[in-house]
Amino acid sequence: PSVRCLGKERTLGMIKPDGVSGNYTEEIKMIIVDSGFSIVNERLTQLDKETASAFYEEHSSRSFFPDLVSYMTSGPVLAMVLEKRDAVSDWRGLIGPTDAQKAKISHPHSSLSCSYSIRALCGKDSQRNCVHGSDSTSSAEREIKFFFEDVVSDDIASHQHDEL
Ligand code: RTP
Ligand code: MG
Repeated sequence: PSVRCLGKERTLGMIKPDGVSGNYTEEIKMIIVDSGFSIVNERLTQLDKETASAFYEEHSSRSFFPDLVSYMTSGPVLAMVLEKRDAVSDWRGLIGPTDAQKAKISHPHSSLSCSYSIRALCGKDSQRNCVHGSDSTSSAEREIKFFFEDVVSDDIASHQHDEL
């Protein structure tokens, strides 16, 4: 085995607005922990148009981009730093394919040998797919910084605090 595999790795997982508003947060967190990940940091936040566009910048020329930004700003998201060995690829396997309809039919083989995926559980279609996962170690590094080092927007909790 390569040396890289001996150490733990971190990835950015996110429960998207449909997952949070559909009350899937606790169930998803149970699946995460049962699958051997540690949730080392988490942040509930409301993305605005600018931050959602920046997060998905790689898709800015795609026809689905405006819809994606509307979707991602439609309610709070829960960003999480997930840690385990091979966290990036294992989390991608656990969330399943982009199209939640395919996730429901195909039962993708992940490296965790799950017979289900989170998108099969709570996703709806190719856009409203409930969760996000970094697609590479370099994306993971960028995305963890995005939510946990850059101040992308105020946390929900601080908004509520401000309004008291
Ligand atoms: P994610 O980045 O959110 O983890 O999803 P992914 O890698 O599986 O898929 P990606 O190609 O990166 O697309 C990002 C998100 O854009 C929305 N999308 N809509 N209407 C469409 O055809 C379409 N295609 C993609 C989805 O919300 C997807 O997760
Ligand atoms: Mg992606």
